[in-house]
Amino acid sequence: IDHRLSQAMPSQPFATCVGGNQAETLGLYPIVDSSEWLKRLLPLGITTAQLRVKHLQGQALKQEIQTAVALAKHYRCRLFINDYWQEAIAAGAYGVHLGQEDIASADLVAIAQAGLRLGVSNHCHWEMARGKTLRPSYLACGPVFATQTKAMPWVPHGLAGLRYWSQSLPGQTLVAIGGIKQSNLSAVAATGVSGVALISEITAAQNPEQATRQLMAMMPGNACLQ
Ligand code: 3NM
Repeated sequence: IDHRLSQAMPSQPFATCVGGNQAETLGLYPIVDSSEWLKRLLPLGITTAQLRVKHLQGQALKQEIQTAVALAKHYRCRLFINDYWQEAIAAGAYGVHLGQEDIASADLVAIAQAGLRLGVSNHCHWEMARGKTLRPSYLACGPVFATQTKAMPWVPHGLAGLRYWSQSLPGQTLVAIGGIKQSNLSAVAATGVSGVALISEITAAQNPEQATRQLMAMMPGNACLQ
């Protein structure tokens, strides 16, 4: 582990993900880029979501994060804010999601002290080993399948790779991500992961609400409210 990182690590593990129907079952985990999307999806009973904003900065970004956090509290959804950990702390978000490239510049101690959960992206053995030392609330494993949504140098792990992570990291809360669709969701969920994160299968669907309901019905532990 990077020396600078080990100095900057909280002494306690990050808090576990609780709430919703069952502790640690994150369920269907949509990742969206606006609070408008959360307004559409959270009333359906989504218990975990991520706000991944790429198009705002300054006051508009802060406002968007505050709006999203308020919506998530209203609907009792665990909302992770991608990357913007300072704004997430200020808004009282449930958690922060960091990519490997964001870890070194984030103040993990401040995030933990503020009581926020931490999710970390991982793509290979090295990242998984480093991610695990941070004792985050969950470890994301991706990409499971090829995805057009984010350009990445990684070869997809496939179901066999995901099963491998799931079996080699018992007791860890894992989130699958990358290329997950209605057609492969059941097989992904059957690998034992706690959450299944997806973007385009919902946001590019002709009817996103209907697609979300169908996806939720395929995930054990996810009760659709409408
Ligand atoms: N992170 P879709 S894959 C944002 O592997 C992101 O870390 C990934 O989008 C990772 O569900 C990914 O449309 C994109 O494939 C997921």
